[in-house]
Amino acid sequence: MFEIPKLSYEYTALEPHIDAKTMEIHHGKHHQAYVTNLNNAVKGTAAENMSLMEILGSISKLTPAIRNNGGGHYNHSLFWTIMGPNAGGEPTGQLNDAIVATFGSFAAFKEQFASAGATRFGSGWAWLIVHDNKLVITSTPNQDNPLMDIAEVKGTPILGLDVWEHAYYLHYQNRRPDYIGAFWNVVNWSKVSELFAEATK
Ligand code: MN3
Repeated sequence: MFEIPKLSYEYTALEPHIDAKTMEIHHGKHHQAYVTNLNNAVKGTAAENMSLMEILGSISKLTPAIRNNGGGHYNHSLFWTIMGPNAGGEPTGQLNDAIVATFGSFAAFKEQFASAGATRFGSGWAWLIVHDNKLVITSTPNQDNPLMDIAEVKGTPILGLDVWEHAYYLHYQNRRPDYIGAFWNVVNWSKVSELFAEATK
């Protein structure tokens, strides 16, 4: 049985950038629904005894319900950990070096990542991933992600941004770029650095 992870911070902790009501509904209702639906969807299928990573890696052979809800569970589980209170600022150390080497500067990276999120039509995610030890910015539709065998651009996510309307509509309405701008204030770069180190070792 898959379970929803507890947040390491309160629903109010990301205010004013991400409001408590959005966090409460997003984690407690949306993410919970992905977990419940995933548990129901794997029952009696080849995925029943697979880990979440195994499910994502063989998603082309599984049902649309497993794809949507398995992706939803993975994506949100990552999303909660790469945000936090007293966060934001800029990455340091090897991650910062890699960002500057790949994108030219932290500002140029932010611009490209924000553009990936802003231009994703409809619902989806913007990603910073590691592929063959290199950083790549990409985006996916719906609850797909770069770990899925059907992904156009594959790799290990180290930063993900949910650009579904449910992630921002209560506070930002149709202003997705404002939400993306505010997101930088809550990015937990020490967690992203940890994920970068794991993905490049
Ligand atoms: Mn969401």
